[in-house]
Amino acid sequence: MPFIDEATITVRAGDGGRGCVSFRREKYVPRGGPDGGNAGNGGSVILRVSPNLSTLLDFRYRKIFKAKRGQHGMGKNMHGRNAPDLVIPVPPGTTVTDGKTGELLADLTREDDQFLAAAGGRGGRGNASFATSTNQAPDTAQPGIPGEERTLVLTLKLIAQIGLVGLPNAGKSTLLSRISRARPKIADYPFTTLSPVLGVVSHNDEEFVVADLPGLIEGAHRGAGLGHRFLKHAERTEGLVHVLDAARPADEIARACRVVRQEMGKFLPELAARPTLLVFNKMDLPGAREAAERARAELNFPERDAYYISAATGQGIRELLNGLVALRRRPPYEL
Ligand SMILES: Nc1nc2c(ncn2[C@@H]2O[C@H](COP(=O)(O)OP(=O)(O)OP(=O)(O)O)[C@@H](O)[C@H]2O)c(=O)[nH]1
Ligand SMILES: [Mg+2]
Repeated sequence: MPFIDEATITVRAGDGGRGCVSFRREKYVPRGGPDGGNAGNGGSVILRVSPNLSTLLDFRYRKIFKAKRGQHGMGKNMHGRNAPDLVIPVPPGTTVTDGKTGELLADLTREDDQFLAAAGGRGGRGNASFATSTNQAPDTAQPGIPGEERTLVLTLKLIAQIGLVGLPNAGKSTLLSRISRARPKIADYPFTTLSPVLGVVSHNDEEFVVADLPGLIEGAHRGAGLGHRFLKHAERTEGLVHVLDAARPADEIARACRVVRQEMGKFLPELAARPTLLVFNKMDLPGAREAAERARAELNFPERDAYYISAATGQGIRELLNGLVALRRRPPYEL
């Protein structure tokens, strides 16, 4: 299923119905009093969070959303019905900006958060409501007010407490499948993961969401800049896990770490302040331990935030989970 995290839509609320001009007609009363009823209000368009959604994919197929018009007023003082609101479900983490001005209108994160995207027009009053002592037979009624219309840009920033970052092939997806029930694709080539995957992790009575983000560095086969567009999904995290492939030589591991941090800094500088654990993966392979420790020393990264694991065998995972729970309580780094 493709992952879509941006969409432009047009929302159009329903117009108010027309008020009615009508006069009572009874036997023997040729022209009775006014009895034109009021009209119903047009339906509004509302965006509401639905926890079951995780992408904006639906908006690729449907971009225009119109609520219905209110019912016109009728004779015999019958009021028109209000049109129902049109509720559009969006995934948690959807921000709404005005398509024209770029103004941020809403950030919908929690279940049932909602945003009035376009207000329905009020229905017009019927002529019965205009009757006064001096004008007992008014022949005017109000037209309905038109419903609002606007263009909105929806942007999804996934909600995860922990983000997995690193070069392609480091083992991020293997790690996520080890600590959660998520089953991202795993393969022995770079850029296996093409869009973010979320997994729920439970540990020591705590539950949190971990996002497996696609490998950061561009491969020649992908358009420039594409890999970084997923970085925004790390924006709401409390902490990062930087996964390194410890099956590589020490100097390569250290370089990989610097490159990834640099890339993150370029595209989302505030990520530099996110508390981070360095995770040396593939400890089951020969030579990994020495390479990892040398790389850690070369990077001058604090030992207490370095973890040595094998996502493949499960070695070191329990300690890492303890580390993640603690990481979530830390304040951001001072920059
Ligand atoms: N020996 C060993 N191999 C591992 C370990 N973790 C992952 N691998 C292998 O490394 C390769 C890449 O793993 P992935 O989990 O797909 O890596 P990724 O970081 O998600 O890669 P991208 O999605 O391309 O960014 C796969 O062949 C995995 O089987 C490990 O702990 N030990
Ligand atoms: Mg992957």
